[in-house]
Amino acid sequence: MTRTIPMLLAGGLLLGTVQLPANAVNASAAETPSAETRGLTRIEVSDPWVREAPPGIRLVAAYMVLANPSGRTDRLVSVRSPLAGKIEIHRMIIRNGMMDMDAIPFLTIPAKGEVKLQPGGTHLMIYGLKRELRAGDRLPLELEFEHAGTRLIDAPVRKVMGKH
Ligand SMILES: [Cu+2]
Repeated sequence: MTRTIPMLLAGGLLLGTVQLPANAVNASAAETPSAETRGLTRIEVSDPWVREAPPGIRLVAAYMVLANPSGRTDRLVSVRSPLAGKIEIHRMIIRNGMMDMDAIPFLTIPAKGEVKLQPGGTHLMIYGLKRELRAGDRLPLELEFEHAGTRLIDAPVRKVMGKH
């Protein structure tokens, strides 16, 4: 799996022609009960999406639901994209009475639990987009978990009205 990632990222993904088999990865993991006995976890990624940025802005937030059906806590430790300079995990905090964002080094996904990354809460902050993303585009993301390993997803860009 790890061997194929650089090839995928260097190849069709940049052109947006490869659909990542996110569901296929889930399905094969589900059919391999020995994964859990080896002490590995399985993280299910659902509803990933990226908020469309205003024209000229190369900074976007991404959201998704990370579910951990296994009996062992896991952590999202890093996120990369061939289309981004840097990706941080951000949580919302109150600083001097104002809502602000704070980068955290990892995100814990509890055993038998799930974490929702959503507007107004924890999110992925994507810096230095190499091209503008419009609604309908897709952003490939490589999620690295401490135990579950690396997952490739393909997050659609959505336009969201209001809130600002
Ligand atoms: Cu942020």
